[in-house]
Amino acid sequence: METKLGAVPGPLVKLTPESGKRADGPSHNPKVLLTSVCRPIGPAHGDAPSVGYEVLHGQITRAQGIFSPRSTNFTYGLDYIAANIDAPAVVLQYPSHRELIRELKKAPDYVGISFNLVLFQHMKEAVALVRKHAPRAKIVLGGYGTVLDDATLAPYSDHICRGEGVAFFRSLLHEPPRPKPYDHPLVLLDLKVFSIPMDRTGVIFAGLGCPNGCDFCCTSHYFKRHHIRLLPTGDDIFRVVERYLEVDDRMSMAILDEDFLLAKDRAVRMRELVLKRGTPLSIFAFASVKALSRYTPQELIETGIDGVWVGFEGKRSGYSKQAGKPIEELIPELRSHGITVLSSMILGFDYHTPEIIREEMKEFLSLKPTYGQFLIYGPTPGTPFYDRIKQEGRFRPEMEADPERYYHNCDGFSSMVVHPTMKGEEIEAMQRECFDTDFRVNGPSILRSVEVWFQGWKRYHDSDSPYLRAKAQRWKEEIHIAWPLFRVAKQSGPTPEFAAQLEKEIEAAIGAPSLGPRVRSLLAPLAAAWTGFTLRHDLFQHPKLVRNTYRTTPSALRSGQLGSLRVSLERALHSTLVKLEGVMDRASALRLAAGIRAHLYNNDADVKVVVAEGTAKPQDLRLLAEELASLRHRVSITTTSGSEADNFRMSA
Ligand code: B12
Ligand code: SF4
Repeated sequence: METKLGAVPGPLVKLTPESGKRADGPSHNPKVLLTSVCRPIGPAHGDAPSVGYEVLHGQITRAQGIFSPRSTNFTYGLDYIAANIDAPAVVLQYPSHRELIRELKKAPDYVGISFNLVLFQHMKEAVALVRKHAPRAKIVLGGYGTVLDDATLAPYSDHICRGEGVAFFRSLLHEPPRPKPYDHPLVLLDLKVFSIPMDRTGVIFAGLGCPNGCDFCCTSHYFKRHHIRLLPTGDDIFRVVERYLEVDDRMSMAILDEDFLLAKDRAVRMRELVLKRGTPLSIFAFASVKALSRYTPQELIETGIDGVWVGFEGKRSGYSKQAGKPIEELIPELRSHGITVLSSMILGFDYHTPEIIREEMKEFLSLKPTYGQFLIYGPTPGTPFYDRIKQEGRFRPEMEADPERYYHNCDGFSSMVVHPTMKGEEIEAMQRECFDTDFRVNGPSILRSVEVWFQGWKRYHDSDSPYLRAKAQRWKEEIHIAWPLFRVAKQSGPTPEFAAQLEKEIEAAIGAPSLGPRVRSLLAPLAAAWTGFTLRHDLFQHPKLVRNTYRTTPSALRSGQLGSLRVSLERALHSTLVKLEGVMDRASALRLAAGIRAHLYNNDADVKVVVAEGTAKPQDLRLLAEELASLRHRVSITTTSGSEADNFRMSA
């Protein structure tokens, strides 16, 4: 097989030896386009069986039919980069070919494409469109598909980013390094059950990579077992939490950081801040047995965390991250405190036989994880497992012979390794059996969630702690919102007795919901039938284009002249410093205010305006302040003079 990690991972940017400057420097005002691969993707469009736009429906609740919660996930890294470069940028999430071409015709200087291995073919298609419709653009590849070596990727790229993308892109554009924490774009995901919007989740990008180094793990080895803190402290994370709460104080949140609780200082500080604020939170985080064992479940709830993803893997897998509380105690304990658990099991370890897999699955299901995932042990370039399989000559010959077929199948649902005792098809069949059994035995995951929330309510509704009582009240309200589920689960779910019993118990303990959810219960079977129809006929299963723009408007906040007012921007650790010199008048005050509003739109940044002595009259400063009044908690204006406008502050 040709696929291997490049000997020299890193950018392909060329440096001229004499000057240290880039030989292929950009135009002075570069325009950046960042895009995911084009839709449509999915098995009906030639992709591997689980490939799609959704982690739940594609990979976790895939066997749960109408009960599968639906939420589109995006290529978040693109918006994250766009929010943190200085150049104007457009981000396209899942464009059609036509939508991508339309954007390419605007002649961007750089086109960044993010892709995973399974999307290799789609990356090639996108690159072909760029070459045809924006031939002068430099193509930058990023994302985890770049585990492939330079020789494989060179025909499709001018630059390759194999690591943290903000620092990479800024350096490519000759922009000065930006200190962390970076600005945090606000990314909201809608979640639907039976086609009805139920919840909104704000995504928090707290870190990249993981030091645990499990032998199969792409992300851990991609970042060479380092953990990069995108949000270095608990205060930084909480600041993003508060920005989401400003949008909606009941919003759920998900922290993207591989083993979030491992960095204890951040979690401990977050707990202090969560308790101090007192708003009951609902945060989902990735974790390991090792990290979870260092906290009591109550501490997790007090940190705002009421959902975790933790690997069950295999009973004899022996990963160091499994050291700590036995998982057969940990999962039920977490559930008994109201913490939902998404757990994943691996199939295809060398010691596995069908009997052993069934035994492990039985034990796994008896722990009643709220969500269960079953993936086939698969080798990704750059991981020790990949190296071992290469060394032992155990790639399935048809994959070895055809690298693109191998990439296409890197989805955790295809067996790619010659197993000591099991055939590939046998492992794949066992995987289907696991998903089906999980649904049949434990019922719909959304019903399991309600059961866990009820456990949380029972434990904490009369707690001495005001925070925990408030959290119990939130669980109660969420259970009531989910009430229509019972009717459908009793009528057409795999575990009608469980649904009926749970409904009865909950009604006895916390009472039935108000009129709204009861009316919705009557309509729920209809909504569920419609959902079934759309699934069967593959209707409305693809997202529409999401197009986000950054600093593309004329009012974007930039260094330069606004009439006689000189504006210079400097980024400090937590905010943007806007220094003003020269002469401010009414027109420049209005344009500056528009720029600041655009700068603060849809992110968590804040702005400090410093006005040099003699630059502005009090009435112009007042106008600026009035224009920014709705953002007063994120903007401050101070003057450097000792005169009449001294220390003028927004909040004053
Ligand atoms: C969100 C997510 C998804 C979403 C969105 C996918 C997407 N299109 O991006 C959904 C649910 C759709 C998804 C699906 C799949 N995923 Co997925 N997913 C993730 C997850 C959990 C988070 C990625 C993320 O957004 N992180 C937050 C951002 C800020 O970080 P980031 O992506 O790393 O981006 C930074 C750098 O990598 C870099 N960067 C990224 N892109 C680019 C682009 C450019 C131009 C540049 C310069 C830099 C750059 O800069 C960013 C900022 O520093 C990762 C695991 C992980 N924890 O990272 C797996 C992961 C990316 N997925 C993976 C896989 C295998 C899949 C599936 C094949 C699973 C399946 N069974 O079907 C499918 C493929 C379908 C698809 N559409 O991609 C693998 C990829 C392995 C590989 N080598 O290709 C990962 C690494 C999980 C794993 N540990 O194996 N996934
Ligand atoms: S704990 Fe999870 S993220 Fe960390 S190396 Fe293991 S599998 Fe990867």
